[in-house]
Amino acid sequence: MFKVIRFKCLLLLNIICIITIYGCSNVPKNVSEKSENGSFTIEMRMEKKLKQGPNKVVLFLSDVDDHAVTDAEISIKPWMPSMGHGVMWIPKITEKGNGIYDALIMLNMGGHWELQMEIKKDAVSDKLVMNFPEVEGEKKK
Ligand SMILES: [Cu+2]
Repeated sequence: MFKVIRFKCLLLLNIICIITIYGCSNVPKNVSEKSENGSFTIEMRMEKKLKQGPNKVVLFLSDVDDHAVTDAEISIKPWMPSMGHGVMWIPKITEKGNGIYDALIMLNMGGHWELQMEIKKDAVSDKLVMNFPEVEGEKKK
């Protein structure tokens, strides 16, 4: 009887451990960054962590008053600082309205990536950099 209870406790502990570890490593955090001159904030929401290959993310663009910014031009340049290279594909940005912009970003390897963004709305332009130190590379078969 005791043995059974102990086994169940261990099993439960194991499950909790697995959920915790799995949860921490796989659920991406939303990244929010203010532009250099403070004109804009971009919040990037990801369903999955950035990885090698195509990444679909959603950007929320807001101004200093926290209002959604529409009709802006956003450009994203992925950059790998440790190796001094970017990517061949220009990230595709699609405006969805209400300050929401979809972005498709291709990364050609795992490692530390920067996303260098430029935002332009009418006469105001500003830029920011988001850092992703642990982009997962494709597993070798
Ligand atoms: Cu590289």
